Amino acid sequence: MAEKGVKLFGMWESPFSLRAEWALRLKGIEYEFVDEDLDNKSAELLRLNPVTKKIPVLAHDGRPLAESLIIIEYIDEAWTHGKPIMPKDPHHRAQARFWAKFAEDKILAAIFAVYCATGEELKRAVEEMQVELRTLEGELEGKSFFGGEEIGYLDLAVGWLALWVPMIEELAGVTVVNRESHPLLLEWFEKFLSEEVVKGRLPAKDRLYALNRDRREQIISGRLAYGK
Ligand SMILES: N[C@@H](CCC(=O)N[C@@H](CS)C(=O)NCC(=O)O)C(=O)O
Repeated sequence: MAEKGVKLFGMWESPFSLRAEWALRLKGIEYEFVDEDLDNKSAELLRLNPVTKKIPVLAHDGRPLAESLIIIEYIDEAWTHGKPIMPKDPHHRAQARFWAKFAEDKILAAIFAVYCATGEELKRAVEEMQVELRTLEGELEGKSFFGGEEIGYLDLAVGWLALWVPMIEELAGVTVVNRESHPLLLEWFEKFLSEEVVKGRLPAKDRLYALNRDRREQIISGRLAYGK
């Protein structure tokens, strides 16, 4: 018989895994978290996600689902109590998906370019990242959160930026956002990180920075392939 309850196969520092956890917490859903070692994935993860073999995977009463943005939408639809995550209006909902896709395609790539670059290449990558972040920031105009006055789907989708942008700035020794260049985004970083559901599930800063410092050095020195 299928296992009852909610189980999330993730990884303590993965932005994709964190966004699924934040969504579960926003709905007040009890869940078991399985912290996967991605170099030695559990048989259960491989059984539940044989297609991409990636985390996160949400198993709800034994039924698995992969892809973090799809998981967030599922959580909102499967548990209708509590705060809504997706916008009610169909146009706002479609727009939120559009911006989440923009962030997955453009911002993720721009951030990894900064993560992996040095010298002149780093300078160019920083400029590119600033432009992409400014485009996203436009969506905050006149609002406290991307979702309006309350945290919603797009906030969860791009919430990892509030952790990763300052971390990458420190690791690469660069400034990407400041009060002049991206005032709304910086304000949103603070607001997002101080939300109860988010605050209660953040990776330990020292551990996060140490892991990424090491990973970045390995990528730059060619000991680790980009994106692994
Ligand atoms: N688009 C996927 C990305 C998930 C992803 O890249 N997960 C990484 C960890 S951050 C993973 O499982 N990597 C292991 C692998 O590729 O084998 C999502 O949003 O869920």
